Amino acid sequence: MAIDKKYIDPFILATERAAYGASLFKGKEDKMAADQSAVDEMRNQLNKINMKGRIVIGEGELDEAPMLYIGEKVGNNSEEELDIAVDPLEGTNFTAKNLPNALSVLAVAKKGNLLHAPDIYMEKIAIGAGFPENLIDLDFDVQKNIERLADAKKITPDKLTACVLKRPRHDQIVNSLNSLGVKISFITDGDVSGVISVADPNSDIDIYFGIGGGPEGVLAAAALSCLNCQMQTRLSFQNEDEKNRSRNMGINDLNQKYNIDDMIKGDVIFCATGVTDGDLVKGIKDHGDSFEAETYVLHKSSNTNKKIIHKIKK
Ligand code: VTB
Repeated sequence: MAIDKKYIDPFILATERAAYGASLFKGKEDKMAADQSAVDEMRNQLNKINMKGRIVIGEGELDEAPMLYIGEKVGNNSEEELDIAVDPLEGTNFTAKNLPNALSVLAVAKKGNLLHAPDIYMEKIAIGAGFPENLIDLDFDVQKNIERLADAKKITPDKLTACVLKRPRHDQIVNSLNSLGVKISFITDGDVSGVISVADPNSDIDIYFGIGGGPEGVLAAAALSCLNCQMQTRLSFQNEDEKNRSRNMGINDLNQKYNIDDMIKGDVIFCATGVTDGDLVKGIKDHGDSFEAETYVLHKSSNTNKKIIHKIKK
């Protein structure tokens, strides 16, 4: 069952407003205030939408976050039952330091159709569209994944570019890529747009590797599911408490590998609005009594795939 197209615009407004809220704190070295402002703006807009909405990925598990926490009901309690994954400010560091690539992101599916990923680490691997199914796999080593991708593209590994989040936990991946001669495009944060870059015809990224946030993994999977790309993930537990929390959230097989269809079932809407200028979209421009926002919008069932700029009254 498709999500009615009438829902696209109000959800775009939710990331536009959140991005505007965060943009007020650009370069102010206050991550918390930027995040809170994005959350307040997004929540306000979500509650105006005609839906029985439920946050399934949000700012915190259960009651630990004041707003947009997992399980929070949003919308005006009419019409469709929708599940929503939100990251009102993806890139709090970027915003605080006024660096590129801060986004406000959400994904929407029918009730029950999004993986309820706990806020723990997740292994991720992703490639673009048009490849044989199951070309990449988290159980293959870096070399095997790279060689299979290079073969499918009929090029040598040294012509490939991989995107990797710069963290010591990725040293082994980086060493393997170096020894294969693969070019690396490092990001310092923001793996939602990092993963999505495999689908961007204007970027030279061929593959994404590494461990980042679980919620961010599901959001990126929502975008890639509209773009026929491939992605595989697996939760990466640091301790027993994380395992228990995951079981409590309904995850029975802790070692499960998730392909896109295991994370995102059926129809989905994805919106990402720029806070600061970035690879995917431009940031908020303040015009005094209005602001301009650019949003990347995807809707699977209507094949919507566009970047739109809106001028919005404050
Ligand atoms: C990850 C990544 C995010 O923060 O959650 C990262 O998925 C935090 O990683 O996109 P560390 O714990 O290693 O700092 C982001 O980069 C930004 O929220």
